[in-house]
This record gives sequence, C-alpha cells and structure tokens, in this order.
Amino acid sequence: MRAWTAPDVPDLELVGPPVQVHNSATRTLTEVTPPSGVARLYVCGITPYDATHLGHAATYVAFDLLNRAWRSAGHDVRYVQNVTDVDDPLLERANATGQDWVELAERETELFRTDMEALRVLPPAAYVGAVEAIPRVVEMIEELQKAGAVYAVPNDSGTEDYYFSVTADPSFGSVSGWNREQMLAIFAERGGDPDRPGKRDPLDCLLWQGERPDDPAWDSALGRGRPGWHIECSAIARDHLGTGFDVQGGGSDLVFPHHEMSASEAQVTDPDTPFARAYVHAGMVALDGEKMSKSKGNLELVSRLRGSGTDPMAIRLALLAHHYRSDWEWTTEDLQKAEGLLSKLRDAVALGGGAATGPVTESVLTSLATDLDAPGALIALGTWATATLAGDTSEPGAGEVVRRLADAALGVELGVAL
Ligand code: 5CA
Ligand code: ZN
Repeated sequence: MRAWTAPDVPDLELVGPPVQVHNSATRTLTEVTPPSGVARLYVCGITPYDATHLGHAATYVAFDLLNRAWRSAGHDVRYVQNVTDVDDPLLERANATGQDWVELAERETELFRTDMEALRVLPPAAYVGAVEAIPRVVEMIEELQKAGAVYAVPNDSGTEDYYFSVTADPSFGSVSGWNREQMLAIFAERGGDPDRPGKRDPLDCLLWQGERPDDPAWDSALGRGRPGWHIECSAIARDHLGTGFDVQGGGSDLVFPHHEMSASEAQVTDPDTPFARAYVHAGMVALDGEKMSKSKGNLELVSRLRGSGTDPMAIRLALLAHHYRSDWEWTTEDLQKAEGLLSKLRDAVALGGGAATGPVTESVLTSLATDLDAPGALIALGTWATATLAGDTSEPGAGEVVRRLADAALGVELGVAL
C-alpha cells in the first residue's frame, strides 16, 4: 500500500560514527553496521482501529532516529513496515461500532500517514498490509508444513485452525530470553490462547484461522480463512528484506510473544540465518499511570494535539526528550518544555551567525550513534543555542549548519531553508 510523503533530509556532507543500539536478544549494546552496506530495517506497524497515540508516535520516532543515524553513517536504508489491516481487535472494534472493517482500517491508516508526515518520520520503502500479504503468508505456512511444524485444530464453526509448533524451533526463546513460566504468564494477555483444547503445547501460536460466520475470509491451500498475527510479520519481512536483516523493531510490548514467534517461524523455514541480527525495542509511554493503549482508551492523540494548534515539531521534541528505551508517562509539562526549547532553538538558528558548530555536530551525531541518545543530542543543541543567544556569534553561518544538523539527524525542522 501507499506510504506517506518523505520529508527532505539535508546532506550533512560528513560521515557520522557507526551506530550502536541495544539488542533485546543479547541484552547488550550492539553495533548494527550492515554487512552489505544497505541497512535493512523492519518495524512493526499499527493495527489501524483507532488513531495514532503518543506511544505509537514515540516508537516510530525512535526507529526514525535509527534510520537517520544509519544514513548519517553513510548507509542506504531499506525500511519495511506492515499494517495489521485484518486482525481480531480491528474486527471487534468495527463490529462494536457498526462500521465496515475495511473502511475503518483505511481511515485510521490514512490518519496515521498524516501524523507521520507531520512528525517528519521517513516513510518505509515498502508499506505492506496484512491483507495484501496473504499469498506470501500462505506460502510460508506451506513451507512450515513441509518442515513438520504445523498442525490443525478443528474449531466450532466446522473449519480448521492451523498452529505453529514452537518445539520445531530449537532456538525458541532466544529473542526474549524468557523462561516458560514468564511466557505462559503473559501469552493470553497479548493475544495468545494457551488454554485452547487440542493444542499440543499451550505456547503454540495461530498461523491461520479457518473461516467463521460473519468474519472476512480468503481462499487458500489451507481452506478459507484469515492469517494469524505473528506469521504476518515473518512473511512480510522475509519477502521484502530476506532473513538475516539488520534490525527488527517495535515497542517492548512486542518482545513476547510477537517477535519471539515471528522469529521462530522464520527460523524454521530458513534455519541457516537468524530472522534478524538484532531486536530493538522502544519503551512504553503511559498516561494516567497505565500504558497508553487503544484498548484501554487512555490516549493522547497526535491528531488531537495537531488539531488544537500544537506545532508537530514541539510534539516531536517532547518525544525526543525521553530516551527511546525508557518507560515514561506523558504530561502536558512535556509539551510546554518542548515548546520552550523549540522557540529557543529557532531564535538561535535565525540569528545566522552563532557559536562554533564543530562541538555540537560531533556531540549530536555521537549521541545518536550511541543507542539513539536523543536527550543527549537535545542537551548539545540547547547548549549551542544558549551560547549563541548570549552573544557568541564567532562562526558566520552557524545557524544554517545547526538547522541542517537538527533536521538530518533528529528530524526537527527549525526554520526556513536559507
Ligand atoms: N500491528 C501490531 C504490530 S505487527 C501492533 O502492535 N500494532 S499497535 O497498533 O498495537 O502498535 C503499533 C506500534 O506501537 C507497535 O510497535 C507497538 O509496540 C507500539 N506501541 C503500542 N503502544 C505503545 C505505547 N503505549 N508506548 C510505546 N509504543 C507503543
Ligand atoms: Zn509485527
């Protein structure tokens, strides 16, 4: 499907440091320099049944920093993102509100595009819906069948559901590092069905759901039905990036089961390469003491803030003020502080001349290359602006250098191009 329009990214005409991020699978900081020169990134996209909230935005801005850090380090980036445009929560919301599920998904996906564009997030080269990926999903399930990793469980509607046997993957558990007790404790909460009769292992996950009355269904070699969730991302990533790609990303709520299962499925079909070389997770943004979530309804929407006149660059700065791996709670103070920083940076940049740009450039690029430390980069920008506004105009044209730096490395637009 169509992604969104790319913002301009100024060429910094220098090469930034190699990029390191935290790999959840090894629990260490890892250099993610692509062996092929082209960095391959897959980030789990939205389930479009409600509008983009600040938690989603924080996650996509985090991976946008990785995309930009790789580009600054001289790499091309191939970025793929999915849209879970058929799944239980979407169908349930459509039924509960009397909407057509296709229209609901299209409307919310379109709103997401406009939010991402306003936040200057670089679009994926391939933006792929679950529905359009069904042929690839079915092919992958057939490969899993050949590997003996699939079994059928009859359902109440007289059709059959197909499950993935987690025991087929000797490395199952290697993404999250969780033990069975931890997995069992959370599987049901995150879309799993550990107690379903007929399953061989409570942790086995659904690959294909046989047709139910009033549910959308597609013809396939497995009978009419619809895809399960985890196989959607395995199949899309494999199709558009190949296995062994550089980074699989998403929020930390996806570590288990989603990223564990999608990696496991791909490790059975392609045993010679790991699914991804690193698994990177953004922390959870909360509101009113709980994880911001569409299902709970405790949301602050990017579109609502934009609609009430908030500058999208202030929203972006408010998100960047928190390290991507930390869990944090959104408050209106975050926004006020970001608005203050935005006008300070804009005022300093507009002066033309300013404090020396060598140190701020090095500090911003090094901070971002070191586990995407945006708060560190913002401190460096703030220090430069303080010195400039205090009268240090020792470098002519410094404002334009910093404007280009903030735009390329952080996606923050501070003024009109000179
Ligand atoms: N479609 C699936 C992924 S394949 C999905 O999780 N969709 S989602 O709409 O629920 O979430 C979209 C992205 O936002 C995911 O990467 C998820 O981890 C992230 N996310 C969801 N809630 C939050 C939150 N409160 N804070 C930070 N990130 C979040
Ligand atoms: Zn996913």
